[in-house]
Amino acid sequence: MFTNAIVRAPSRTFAEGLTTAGLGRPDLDTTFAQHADYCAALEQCGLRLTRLESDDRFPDATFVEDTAILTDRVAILTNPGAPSRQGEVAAVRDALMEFYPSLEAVSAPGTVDGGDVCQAGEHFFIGRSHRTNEAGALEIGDLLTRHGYTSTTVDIRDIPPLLHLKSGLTALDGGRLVLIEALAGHPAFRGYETIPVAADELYAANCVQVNDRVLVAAGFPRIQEALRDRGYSLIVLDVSEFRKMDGGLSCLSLRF
Ligand code: CIR
Repeated sequence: MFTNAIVRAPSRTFAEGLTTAGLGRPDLDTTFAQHADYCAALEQCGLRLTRLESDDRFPDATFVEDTAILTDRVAILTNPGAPSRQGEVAAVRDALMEFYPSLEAVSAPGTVDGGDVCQAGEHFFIGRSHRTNEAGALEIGDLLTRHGYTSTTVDIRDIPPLLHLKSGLTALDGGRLVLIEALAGHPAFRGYETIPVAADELYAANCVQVNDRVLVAAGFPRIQEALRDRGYSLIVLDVSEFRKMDGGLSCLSLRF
């Protein structure tokens, strides 16, 4: 069960962040409204929110998930792979010090984005991406091993639409994985029950289980139906403006 989440309001410079989506410029008022709805959904799931101030120097800082990996046993600050995002970690570190007695950290030359690290029970899938480099993936794997977890690395560099591993993968309760087809044949996922994502609903592969609810992006009816059929209770959220900046539902919070 999660009891807390860290979120960070989008800054006025949000539209200057990194993106490859080609979906146009986000509208700031809509962005703020969608973020408020997202925060309300987390509270509806029973989480107490720690809200970090926005900072105009960091347009991508609302995507807090990339700055840390939080588990029951350890909190790890990342070193984000995009240089423009590395300064985001400081505020998250300060917030986490209230909750964790000690913090681990990925150190250069290792780079890791939290969006590449997916927890499925006691096991972690670590994406080797254009953001998470070899040294970073190894460092995360070692830290997790030291705390009693197992991990496997999944190279996603040849799967062009994926910025992060969790752009194409979500782990749900009971060892179920929501998975895009391009990842489905990877040996790391053998033995798991998977919920496939249709080719025209790829963006919806990034959903988030928060206690007994699953947050899902609006506009993707087939994955919603597949999840409802399996008994999940959904909260559907419009995150169109975050999608324009390559972000999804999971990126907008750190849950613990
Ligand atoms: C970036 O390119 O870093 C941001 N514009 C989007 C980050 C999305 N984060 C995530 O998927 N975990």
